[in-house]
Amino acid sequence: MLGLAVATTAAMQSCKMKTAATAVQGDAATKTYVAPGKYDEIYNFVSGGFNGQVSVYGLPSGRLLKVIPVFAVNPENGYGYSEETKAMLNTTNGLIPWDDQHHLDLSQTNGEQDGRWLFANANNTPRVARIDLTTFKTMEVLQIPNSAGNHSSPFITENTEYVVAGTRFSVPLGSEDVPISSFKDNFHSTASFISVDKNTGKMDIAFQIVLPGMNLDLSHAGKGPSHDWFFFSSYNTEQAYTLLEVNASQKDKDYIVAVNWKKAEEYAKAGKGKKVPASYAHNTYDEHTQSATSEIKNEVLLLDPKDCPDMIYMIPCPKSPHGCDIDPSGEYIVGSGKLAALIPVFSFSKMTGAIAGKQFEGDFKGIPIIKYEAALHGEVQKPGLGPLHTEFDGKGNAYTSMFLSSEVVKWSLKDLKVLDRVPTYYSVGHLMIPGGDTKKPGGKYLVAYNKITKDRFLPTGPELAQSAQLYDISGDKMQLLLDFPTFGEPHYAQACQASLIKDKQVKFYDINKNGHEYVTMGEKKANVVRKGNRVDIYMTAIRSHLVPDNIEGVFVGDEVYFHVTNLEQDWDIPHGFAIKNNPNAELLIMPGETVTLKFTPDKQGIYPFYCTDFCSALHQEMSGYLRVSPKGSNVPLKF
Ligand code: K7E
Ligand code: RUQ
Ligand code: CUA
Repeated sequence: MLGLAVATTAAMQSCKMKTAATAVQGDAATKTYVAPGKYDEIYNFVSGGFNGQVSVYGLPSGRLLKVIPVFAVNPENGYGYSEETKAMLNTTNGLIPWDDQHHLDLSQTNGEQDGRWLFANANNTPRVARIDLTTFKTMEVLQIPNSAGNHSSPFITENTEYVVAGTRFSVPLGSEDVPISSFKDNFHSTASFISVDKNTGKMDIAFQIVLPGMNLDLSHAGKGPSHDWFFFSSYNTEQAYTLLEVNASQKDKDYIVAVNWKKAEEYAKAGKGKKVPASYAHNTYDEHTQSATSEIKNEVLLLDPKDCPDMIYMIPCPKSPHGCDIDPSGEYIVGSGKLAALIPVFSFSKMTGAIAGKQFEGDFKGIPIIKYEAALHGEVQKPGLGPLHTEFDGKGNAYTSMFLSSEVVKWSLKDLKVLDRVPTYYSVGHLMIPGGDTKKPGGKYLVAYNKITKDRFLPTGPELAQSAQLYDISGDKMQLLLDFPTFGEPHYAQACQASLIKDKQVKFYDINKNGHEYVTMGEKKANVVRKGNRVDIYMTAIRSHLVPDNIEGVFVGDEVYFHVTNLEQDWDIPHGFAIKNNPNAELLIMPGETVTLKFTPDKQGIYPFYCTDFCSALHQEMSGYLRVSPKGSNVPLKF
């Protein structure tokens, strides 16, 4: 371990030395220049890590286009604060307004991106979200029971039949109160197969496969010939539960877990599973009512490999594998042992041959272990240090990120020869080629998402933005084109051609189709209704006034709901809404939309409210007053 730390420092220093020497070649500027008023070629969706959100960049410019709130509240547009969106963050442990978002996957049809949905995982409180790419809105958040550290997620099968979620932390199923030292007996990892409705995208947990206690790390689906299979990397098959840094790195090899999900599906249908109590929240946003609801479900179907023969096999993989990536043909499985000095590449056809010929070397808790050599296509020798993740260009090449030696290494799938290497600044985690995990990669650009920024940008105190770096990979040699700062801590990212998405964007909502319970269809319908201590304000917003704009007869302790309908019917004319001293942030209301801000005044007084989004020359005039009187006073309701 000490040696590892030393190696990290050494690698960092050698990178630093290369900084000055790595001149960005002359045409890099023209290759990334997107003239004012011109669009980027590519949408790049980048995970936010510990900020819980997804950000969207244009490539090749590296311009930030949007932050999509997913697993964390976002005061910028009221996500998680408005009454309509609070339910999106609901869990069986109440509202959890934060998460750790690592991986993204774009929906696919026949192994190609179809531009419909983007899936995102949450590690901390296991959840998977679905974002609609016509509105860039989070439409659904599904909690995963019997899971902890939902890291091996949300990777999809070739036709988006399933979104898969594997656990990083093994836990006792049902969260029983057991001694930690009973890990080997009581702790399990699980792989959840979440079905996705072809038409609506709606998710639900179809079944969970129960695996021995260990850590599932990453995964990818097979494609083409390996369509029926899903491959997970695992570490800590030592089954350690303390001092993992040492105890989980003892064995020379951990495993790639190969799951035949088609078989699993058949077993589930044939009743081989067991329904067990497990509660989880399923949050969905309804476009018609413009509101989210949270449903708590109480049961999942568990599949035990013991009852399901020929469903799971283990392939030994050196040194605590991290990335688990499948090439565009579906034949090669790349496992990246993060402490290994080589990259093993497995062959799907050799794997199935080994299974047929029973070339096993024992079992891991009853699951057959295929002989390493029997499944191995070959090893990439001396690729660099600390291989993490691999993407493909569709021209027979693979690109692996090297965390310790801080570089991207290009190698050939056919003969496993290293072809090129370029430094990253510094310590690259994931890398991404548009479509690089699909059947049809883009092959023109590669982006490295680096963990350490150090001296790349103007310093901003101790906390620095992470850096992304764009490379041109269209030629034999990779060429560094651009650095750009990112948001949160990016891990995996996805990207697709802009043409797949840009022309199907919703520009505004048709007010006549607004099915919100508290919509106000025109200023004449504006109203204030009291029921007990609940006050519903039916308010409209249009340039440049709010109706009603003077409200009296509200008392301390009342629950006041401002239901604000934006009456505009034009692209990019939102109105905002905020009221003084309200911990519920503000709203951002798109044209044709109704959004609700709750306010519970605890002191008497005059509370100004106003539009927060500069919408016209008279935006500053778009305001009003709420009068809050002492409880029990007889000020009549007036508006
Ligand atoms: Cu390598 Cu969480 Cu995908 Cu980050 S993980 S780098
Ligand atoms: S107002 S344009 Cu506050 Cu000067 Cu913004
Ligand atoms: Cu409406 Cu500013």
